Amino acid sequence: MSVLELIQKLPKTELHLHIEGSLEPELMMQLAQKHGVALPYNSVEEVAAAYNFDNLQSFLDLYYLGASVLRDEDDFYQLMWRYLLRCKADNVVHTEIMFDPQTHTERGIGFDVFMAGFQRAIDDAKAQWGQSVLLIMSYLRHLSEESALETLQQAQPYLHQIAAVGLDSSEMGNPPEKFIHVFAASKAMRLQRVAHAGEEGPADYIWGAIKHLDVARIDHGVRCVEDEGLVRYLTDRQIPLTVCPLSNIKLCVFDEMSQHNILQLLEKGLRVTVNADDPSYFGGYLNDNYRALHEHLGMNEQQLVALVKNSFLGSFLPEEEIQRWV
Ligand code: ES4
Ligand code: ZN
Repeated sequence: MSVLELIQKLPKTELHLHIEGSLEPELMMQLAQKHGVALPYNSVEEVAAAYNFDNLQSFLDLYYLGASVLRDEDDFYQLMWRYLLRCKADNVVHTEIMFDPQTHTERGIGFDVFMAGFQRAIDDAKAQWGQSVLLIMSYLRHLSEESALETLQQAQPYLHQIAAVGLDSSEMGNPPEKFIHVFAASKAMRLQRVAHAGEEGPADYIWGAIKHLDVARIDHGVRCVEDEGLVRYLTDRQIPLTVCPLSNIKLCVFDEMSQHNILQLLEKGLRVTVNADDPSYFGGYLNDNYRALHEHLGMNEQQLVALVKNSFLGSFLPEEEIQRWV
């Protein structure tokens, strides 16, 4: 079997996916019309043409703008349902999905609205093809820790639907230490922890996430190579890195895919995984990311299998379930 066939055929997990980043231009335009939301685009083609980014912030500006069309329960159902259909198509048997409550609560849309829509889609996918899903509630790091604490309060009635908390949005100038208290409070509520670190920010932010937020995984983390001691620490403890190749190219973390360091990280013995991040904005879902590694970095079958195994080993699935897959 060729590597490309194997990419499609292997059961996989996805560990780094922002549901708001899976909003395709078609649904965005449809919902804008439904709710009378004015967007600076006149067609699906114009939306797609606007997706040229210089850095993380230039993407985030359009990401928050796009999310403004999400208003009622059915919008959130449609968003989640369409992503879960992609999981089925890509043979992603388990997925750990991030959502940004503050992107919605700041617009007056409550947990009752988005959690209900998300859960109905997840229940449908579970019933129809046995899709496995965990949710990660992500705090926006450009906002205050107070706002994150308030979000954790608002999440109380929904904690049974939430497996972990995360930290995303503008990395530079918003180090992990800013969120010590809310991560400690989240841990006390038995929530697992992840954080974006070392995407645009320095290796020090990865240390910060480990030492101050007690995270089980690092989202991105590709800048860990700048600190040998950190690479040793991550390798010794097999702390997973959820790397997002197409995202890193779109946001200019690397100039081109042939320069991406993911296979070097893998060969160093780090527990690296492949993920789509914001597939609608970055040009591809999970299998597109694996295919790009094959095409531009020559990822071979052995490396593919190692990355896919890591995706299960790095997940929050119960240990016995992980062992059934690897
Ligand atoms: C994000 Cl790629 C990335 N980085 C940080 N925050 C995010 N939110 C959505 N995508
Ligand atoms: Zn991300």
